[in-house]
Amino acid sequence: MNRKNAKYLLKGESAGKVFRVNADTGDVYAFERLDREKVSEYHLVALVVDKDTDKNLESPSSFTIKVHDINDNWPVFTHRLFNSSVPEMSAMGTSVIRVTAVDADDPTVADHTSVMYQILKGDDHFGIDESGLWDLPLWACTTWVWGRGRHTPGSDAEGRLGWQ
Ligand SMILES: [Ca+2]
Ligand SMILES: [Ca+2]
Repeated sequence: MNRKNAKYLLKGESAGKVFRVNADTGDVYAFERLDREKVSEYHLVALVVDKDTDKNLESPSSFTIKVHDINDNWPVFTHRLFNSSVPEMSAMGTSVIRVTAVDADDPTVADHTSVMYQILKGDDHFGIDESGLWDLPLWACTTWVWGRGRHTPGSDAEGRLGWQ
């Protein structure tokens, strides 16, 4: 193949927009900020054609670009307000509510989506375990979560618990 006369081209939905190729060297560049939470992989086809005739000099080659996750999302509660009630005289350790927070990062990467729960107010009457299960009765608590990987604060949620 006469490399001097070769020109590299890129085909695919993201070609020319998200990714561009240097026609002379074949190097592929990203021209947009990539967000794994929006598009996690791109499928492209690379072509080498003759500059003059545009004929393929090699058979097209398909390749996939996977976007590597970074831990850039905080966990957020699935609800702003969680409501629950519990009978009076309930025994200590009675489960009253499970709060849930989710994290948009890649769950297959260690610690990027792990969530811990903590009660900010009301922890003299309530306890919470790491899975978000609240036990012991009282009635107003504020809880928050954070991503274990980054130790950055997540969102706040309020849990209202009332006597039945
Ligand atoms: Ca995260
Ligand atoms: Ca991410």
